Amino acid sequence: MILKIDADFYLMISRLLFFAFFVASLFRVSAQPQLELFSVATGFSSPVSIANANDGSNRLFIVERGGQIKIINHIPTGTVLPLPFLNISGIIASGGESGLLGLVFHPQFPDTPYFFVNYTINETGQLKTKVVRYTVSADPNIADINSALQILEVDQPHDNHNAGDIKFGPDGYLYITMGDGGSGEDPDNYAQDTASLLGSLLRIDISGDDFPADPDANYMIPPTNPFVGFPGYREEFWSIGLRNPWRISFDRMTGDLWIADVGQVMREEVNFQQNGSAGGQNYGWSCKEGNQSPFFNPCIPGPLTDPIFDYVRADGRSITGGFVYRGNAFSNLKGYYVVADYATGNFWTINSTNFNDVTKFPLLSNIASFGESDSGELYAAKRNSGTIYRVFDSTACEDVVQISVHNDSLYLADSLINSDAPVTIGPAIQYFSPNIELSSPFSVAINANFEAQTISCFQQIITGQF
Ligand SMILES: [Ca+2]
Ligand SMILES: [Ca+2]
Repeated sequence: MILKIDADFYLMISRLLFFAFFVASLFRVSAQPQLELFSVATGFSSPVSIANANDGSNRLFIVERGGQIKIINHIPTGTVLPLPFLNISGIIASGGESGLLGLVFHPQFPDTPYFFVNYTINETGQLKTKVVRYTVSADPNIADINSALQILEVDQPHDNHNAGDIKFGPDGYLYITMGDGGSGEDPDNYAQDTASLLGSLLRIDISGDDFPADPDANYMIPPTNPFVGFPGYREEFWSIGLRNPWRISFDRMTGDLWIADVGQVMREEVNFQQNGSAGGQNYGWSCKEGNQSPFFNPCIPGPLTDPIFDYVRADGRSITGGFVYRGNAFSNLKGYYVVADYATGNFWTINSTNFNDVTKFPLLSNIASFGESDSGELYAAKRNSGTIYRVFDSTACEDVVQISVHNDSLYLADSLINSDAPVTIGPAIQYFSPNIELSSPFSVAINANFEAQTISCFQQIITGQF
């Protein structure tokens, strides 16, 4: 009798457990991503940008502030090529917020073998931002150092707020972020000065030259730019009223534009612009900071566009814009914009179709940039340690319910909480999650009793083999 009750009880518990896991699996389908990081490669000097060539090679190009671009040639092993792709450290001015700051490849690369860089330089005592085109040499891993063609230059009145991002939009035009010229509180109100290129987002056409008499300006103004023909306005403007739009990105699926603008004393902000926008937005600096009105300076008349997300000083002091994740590895992360604060190490996910769906993850500080691989996987550069991390969603592998660390190994537990000897599946890595803080390399191990598909899933995630 007792045995029978025990058997019934066992059956009931089993059914309850089965039901619980069934319900849990239903919730898992629409689970929120759980943002984490692990190291891919290290040894870089002040990495401030990450780019891909979109040529199927899946190389990551790491921009060092001091003037070199290096190539991670094989992401799964973190192999960095010994020779830099480009070295212009003898030309540029670097340090603080100055240096080699931006890199983008031509949309038709490698058929059109151009790439573009954004850097600061001192010429006859004047600090300038320059956008320069280079050509790749016969060796796809080496740029032709003698191929430089200047696209444009802008004088910088102070050495900070150089922004410096460059990206091609889905329209094929080149977008260039310009800071407000620096110092603090935009003392000369450049961001609202329609005769100055500072404090704005520029849009130019690099397929020709509207300025044949000017060797320093080699680009065209798209006829559909919002201020073409407006007296007193620079026609290069796409939008204005920005303070230090350090990093922008276009959603590779929708073409929507995300602009992260670094704040002064009150707010860090994310601005959103839907693909197909006519441009011309005034993002409000410096009569507004985030959704606040500090009244540092008056804004020009007309409507202002507020950010879709901003955060206060307690959460961060310098925003590093990211990307909307469109890779294949992490289904729960798809469609989320990932952004971080350089000072506090907070990361956020923002649902690109519901801006109220925002989650904060305290992870890792000194993230200077994000970047996408050819395949849309997301990477982050930690400037002070010179390390590149893969952004990772730990909900990706079915049946992983717990992550823990013992004796410098990372353990992943499944729903049966097996505890056999771990299986090491990857090289020593650094791993960061909101619940686990480690700062030194350690090895990754998973339980030997995992189903083969779960082990395979984590092996792919850890080694980046997609
Ligand atoms: Ca010219
Ligand atoms: Ca703003």
